[in-house]
Amino acid sequence: MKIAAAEVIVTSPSRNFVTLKLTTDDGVTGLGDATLNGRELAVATYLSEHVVPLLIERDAHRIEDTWQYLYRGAYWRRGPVTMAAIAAVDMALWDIKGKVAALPLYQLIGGASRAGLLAYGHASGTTLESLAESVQAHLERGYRAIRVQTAVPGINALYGVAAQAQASGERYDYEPAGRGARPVEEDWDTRAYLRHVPKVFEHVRRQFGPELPLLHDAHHRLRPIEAARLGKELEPYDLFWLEDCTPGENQQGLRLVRQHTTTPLAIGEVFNTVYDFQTLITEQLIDYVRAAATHFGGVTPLRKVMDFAATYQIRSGFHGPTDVSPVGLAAQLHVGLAIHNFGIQEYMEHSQATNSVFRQSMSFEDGHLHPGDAPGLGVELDEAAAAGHPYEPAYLPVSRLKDGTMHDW
Ligand code: GCO
Ligand code: MG
Repeated sequence: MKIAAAEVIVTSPSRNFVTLKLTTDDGVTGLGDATLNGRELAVATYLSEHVVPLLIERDAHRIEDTWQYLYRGAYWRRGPVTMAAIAAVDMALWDIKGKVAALPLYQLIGGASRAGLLAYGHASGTTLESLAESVQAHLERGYRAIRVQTAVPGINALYGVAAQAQASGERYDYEPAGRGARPVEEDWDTRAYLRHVPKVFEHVRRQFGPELPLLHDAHHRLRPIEAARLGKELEPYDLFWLEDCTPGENQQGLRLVRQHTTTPLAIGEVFNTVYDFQTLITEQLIDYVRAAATHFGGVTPLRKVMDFAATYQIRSGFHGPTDVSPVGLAAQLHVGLAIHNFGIQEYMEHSQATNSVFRQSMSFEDGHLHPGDAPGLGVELDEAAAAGHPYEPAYLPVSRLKDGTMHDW
């Protein structure tokens, strides 16, 4: 069974997505997600100019060999653009293999280890009251775990707080990236943030009780000693995790954080390969692997990093924002269902427009996700609908300190 055609499809139903579609010589198709938020066209071009020509005529069954060929065969390895492109190929080949076997992907990689995947949703608010309403709305939707983000007095505009979306009655900002040729600028004040966040969790715990798993994302904004302080001050509120407390590049910095706090740590949504996790896993500096199938080279390396993590009792917490397409989300749902060391799955629901372009077999019931039992990944792309949503430039915001200094993401 040979790969006969490969097509890169860029579509923008609520937000931009890059999808690779492979077709075999006997007409089986497979989909892969190559979406890299804010750099979508770089991956689309990498795929169409440098990968698609290498795929034609290859044996569609040789997933591992194709992965190694694209990874080891490029002199310059790694990086988000390269790894998102390889991810799309890997996912599409797994999708094809599942369809040929007439089995959902999770059956090919060991079968289900659980009935469904505990998912967390994103509650946020500009005030303690609107935050509580958002938490309550998520509970009513069935969520059994909730990420809590809030506005901070002294910071004018803060990423991850869905002010506009809530005002318009939507649950999420489907595109926090914001359309336009340039990123908008937000501000940041670490001291104001550190003063405010513990009070917010005190409030949420008092109102919603001790059971509900609560998570928080610091979006790489803190220095190690600041993260250590935040983790310590949040200990009374028993967080499920504190995410991206510091930028992941400074891995030694996590040793300092770990020395000071028992708040569980999750890192890795911007990581591309197992090497980015090597120190964090072997030194047990994190508790959850945040990789996304889409930015980590696909299903194949995601399973491998989770086996590596399992030997250190580290669990999964795969990245599931709306900029991971339904195809990428499906890939990680299958992996999450099959592996033993599943922890939690992020679930930021896609918009109706996205769901009308990508038809999915997955379900969300009683706070748990399941990839469904359609063969392969279980996602079909409606190409006519996709064509109705052309690409538009969109960028995540950047943040600056009060004196104008660019700050970390
Ligand atoms: C999360 C993330 C996202 C990212 C986004 C960037 O934990 O879900 O931090 O909101 O910021 O995926 O493209
Ligand atoms: Mg995050």
